Amino acid sequence: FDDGYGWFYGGVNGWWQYDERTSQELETHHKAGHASCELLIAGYVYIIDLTNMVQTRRNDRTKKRRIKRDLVTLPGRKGIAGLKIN
Ligand code: V3L
Repeated sequence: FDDGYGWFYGGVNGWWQYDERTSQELETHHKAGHASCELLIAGYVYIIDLTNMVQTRRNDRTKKRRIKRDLVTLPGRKGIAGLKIN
């Protein structure tokens, strides 16, 4: 976003940035003060808990990932939605 911040989910040893569309949706829910939202990401519905800042696949709650809103310049950024950057 134009404030230099973006949305990230946790991976191994770093953070992946959410894809552009999902990032926009997260920003909208965040700005509206919503506690959580459900978003379709890569064919699966995820519950995004904006209070505890975790995401979980709705039909498989076993794997939780931490999420954060942080500067897009942060060190440890792995890429965007699974696409690696060097
Ligand atoms: N956006 C895109 N893909 C996602 C997302 C998301 N928000 N959440 C999960 N997946 P789970 P390393 C990730 C993918 O949590 O090496 C990365 O994008 C997730 O992809 O059980 O571990 C990488 O592509 C995983 O493939 O729902 O850091 C990949 O992991 C799958 O959904 C490896 O990253 C199941 O995750």
